Amino acid sequence: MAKLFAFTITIIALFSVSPSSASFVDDDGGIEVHNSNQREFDYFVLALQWPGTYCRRTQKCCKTNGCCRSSGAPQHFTIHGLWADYNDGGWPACCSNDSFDMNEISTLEKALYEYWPTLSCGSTSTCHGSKGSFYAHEWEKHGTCSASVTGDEYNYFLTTLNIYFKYNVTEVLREAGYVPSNSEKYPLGGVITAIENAFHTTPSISCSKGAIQEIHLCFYKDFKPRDCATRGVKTEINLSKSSCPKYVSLPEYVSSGRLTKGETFSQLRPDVASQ
Ligand code: U2P
Repeated sequence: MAKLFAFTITIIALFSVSPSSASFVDDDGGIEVHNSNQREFDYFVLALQWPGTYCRRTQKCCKTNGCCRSSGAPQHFTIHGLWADYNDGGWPACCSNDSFDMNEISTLEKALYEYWPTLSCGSTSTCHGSKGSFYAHEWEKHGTCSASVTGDEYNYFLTTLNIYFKYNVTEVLREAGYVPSNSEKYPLGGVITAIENAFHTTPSISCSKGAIQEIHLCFYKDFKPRDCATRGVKTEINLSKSSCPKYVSLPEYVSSGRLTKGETFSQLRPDVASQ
């Protein structure tokens, strides 16, 4: 029924806009707006992913896939993206014609490798109809929409890394006793409370098969924390609607990989590495 509703809304949206704009409904019911003249966004979402959960689904390894590292595995939440959002539950996407250029963020490569790795092999769609790296996707889809605050491509990635370092969810959960484990289950309420106590804001959490998959932190446009619970249709925090059970796991990272020791990021650069 929900899918039929989403489909109906999509059709209405697609036919009620001018040729230069379109709206799409995502799996969670959020409305993604693409057009040449999108309105200014309201707030930021820092989306973090848990490699221990994502990497359980790995089916294919390649040099760029963070799930395949045999050494230097990500033992922390990694960045999915910094997203510009609207208070009504939707978000703008693909806000300019700017194309991603890996050279612009070459000085950030080490940090990106460690804290913002892609966790799959597939290339993702860019805003210009082609396929590109995870970084190309996040910059073109989201970074271009927050440019009024985060600036150009380099500053988008730098700002995101800085916010990520300042709000260290992995550390907060570790201090509260929520450490990666393949046997323990933790109360979802306790995980939320630990983050609330540390950052004075309520996160949004989503799960896959009972394991924490993503934690979202929300920020005003000056990067002061704000609750995610008030986000329009995004009510993952509402326990009755949450994709998480009352007790959740935080699985340990298990390398799916066949990569060897001594890899360097330059060997793994998304724009030069062969898949
Ligand atoms: O939730 C599924 C995908 O929808 C996009 N999303 C979700 C919430 C939000 O506030 N903003 C947003 O863009 C994400 O798409 P991606 O960046 O991965 O293409 C999210 O994964």
